[in-house]
Amino acid sequence: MTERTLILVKPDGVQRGLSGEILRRIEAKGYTLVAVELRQATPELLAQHYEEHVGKPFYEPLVEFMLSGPTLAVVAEGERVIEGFRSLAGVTDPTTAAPGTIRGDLGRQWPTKVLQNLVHGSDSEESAAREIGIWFPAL
Ligand code: DAT
Ligand code: MG
Repeated sequence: MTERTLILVKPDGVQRGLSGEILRRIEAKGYTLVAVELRQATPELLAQHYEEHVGKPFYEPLVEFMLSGPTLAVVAEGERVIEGFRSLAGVTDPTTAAPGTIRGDLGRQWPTKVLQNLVHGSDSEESAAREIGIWFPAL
């Protein structure tokens, strides 16, 4: 089934100049870019986006990190793209993410309280619809 997912190149990825490399991998996999926009997140937008993590020990450092610079917000489309992009991204912890994945090839642990792992990808159809609505209300 053709789906859409919300992908973010987080501030570490944008700051390190990896936006193009990450978009390249999404396109090389065969997914279509529907929207791409460089945005500065706000605490209000992040509270909505990371609703499920509010109150967790890493929430405050996560927000601080996500406010540290611009984020590239992307909507991508394709057959099973939600699962497919999660597979391209690799597991949450960049130290153990498999080589070949975005996090595994390009990410590493930094001496911070939050995992700086380059990308976000929606984890279900419900999350994708909710997150696309937060970042791209016009879509
Ligand atoms: P994912 O981004 O793989 O979907 P998640 O939704 O569980 O992971 O967490 C959101 C982000 O929060 C994640 O990308 C990095 C950070 N994070 C998650 N668990 C963490 C932890 N135990 N310590 C530090 N940061 C964490
Ligand atoms: Mg998540």
